[in-house]
Amino acid sequence: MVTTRLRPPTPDSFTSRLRSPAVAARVGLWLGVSFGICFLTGLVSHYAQLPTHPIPFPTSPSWGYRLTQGLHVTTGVAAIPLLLVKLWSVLPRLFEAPPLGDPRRLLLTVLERGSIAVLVAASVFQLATGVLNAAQWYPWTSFSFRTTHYALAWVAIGALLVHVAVKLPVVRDVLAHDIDDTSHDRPAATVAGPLSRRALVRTTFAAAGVAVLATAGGTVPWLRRVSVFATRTGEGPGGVPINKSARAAGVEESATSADWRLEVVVDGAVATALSLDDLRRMPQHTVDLPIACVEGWSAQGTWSGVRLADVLRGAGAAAGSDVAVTSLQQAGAFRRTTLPAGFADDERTLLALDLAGEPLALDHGFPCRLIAPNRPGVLQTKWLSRLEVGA
Ligand SMILES: Nc1nc2c(c(=O)[nH]1)N[C@H]1C(S)=C(S)[C@@H](COP(=O)(O)O)O[C@H]1N2
Ligand SMILES: [Mo]
Repeated sequence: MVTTRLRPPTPDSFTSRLRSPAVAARVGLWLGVSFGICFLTGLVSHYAQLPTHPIPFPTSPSWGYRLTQGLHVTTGVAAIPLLLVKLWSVLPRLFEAPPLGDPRRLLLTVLERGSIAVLVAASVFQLATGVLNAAQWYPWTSFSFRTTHYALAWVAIGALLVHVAVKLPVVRDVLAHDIDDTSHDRPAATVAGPLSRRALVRTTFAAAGVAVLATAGGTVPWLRRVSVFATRTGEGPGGVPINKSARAAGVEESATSADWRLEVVVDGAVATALSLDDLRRMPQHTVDLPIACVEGWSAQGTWSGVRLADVLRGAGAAAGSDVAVTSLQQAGAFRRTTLPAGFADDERTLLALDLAGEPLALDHGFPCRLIAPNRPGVLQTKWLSRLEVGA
């Protein structure tokens, strides 16, 4: 009688020559580069969003954050096809039997595989949550995206460094040889694939390129037409997309009320309360500054309004202090932000009243919003109601 048993695969079940260290190292190299850039630009973004900065975050160049956050999202997107092909190419190793007879090798194997398990889990989590964030889908309520994404970035990069250190000898040797060299192949990898290794690697890089083009239009204007995945494009009043609408923020009434005033609180007491007409009577300035969203899209706007520094000096607040900026919005994480002194004193930092020569649209923050150079979009507070300086 013939019985068939379901057995887990062994490394020998995988016979394709495409699943090789030669492919894994080439794709892995660019995956490592993407992760490195993504990690560093992520640190910049995290630092930029801290309420206080031990080392002041620079206000120039005004497009700095636009560039670093564009790179962050772009390299993260490029990493997705690279990671998938990388995992596919090394899959047989998952089914290798542990060297049970040799305690020393067993320990090393457990450590090495443990670090890879951590690396894969953290990478998948980072890319998945990053994509969901860029798509503005926040299914989680129980944890903060930024805190978790930041913490796991260190886990991922740490595990990556261990992985690279362990694999460096093989990687160097494999990269020094032709891609079709078989000296590092598994013995069972004897079957030529449906395409050559070179073609697989090129297709993978092309897929990463397409993924980048499909999202980068959120940042690069001339790419917009090919960017089918870009979550935000050029639409929106004044050429700037709208992130949260006035309706969603629940400020339709308060923002359009004739009673609206911008309160300036200095050392705990209301120093002045300015109406929109008061603000319009002050000297007006115009700046070209981007809104650069953490989600990866960005757009340049021509903003006009009063200098924040003028308003603060007018209210008797000294230069060199951080400013707490509060929105009319009653709930939500972005209703209140801290503007570091360097930004508050920069002459490009405006309380914008106009965008592209027109009064601010309600959804862009009418009657008055903050716009500062080199600042994450999430901190460019809309529908301002109060500025506070000092105690
Ligand atoms: N009060 C308030 N201000 C806010 C937000 C918000 O939700 N509430 N969103 C921020 C985010 S995440 C971005 S990217 C910018 C977008 O500005 P826009 O909608 O005018 O493009 O506004 C910022 N200011
Ligand atoms: Mo944003």
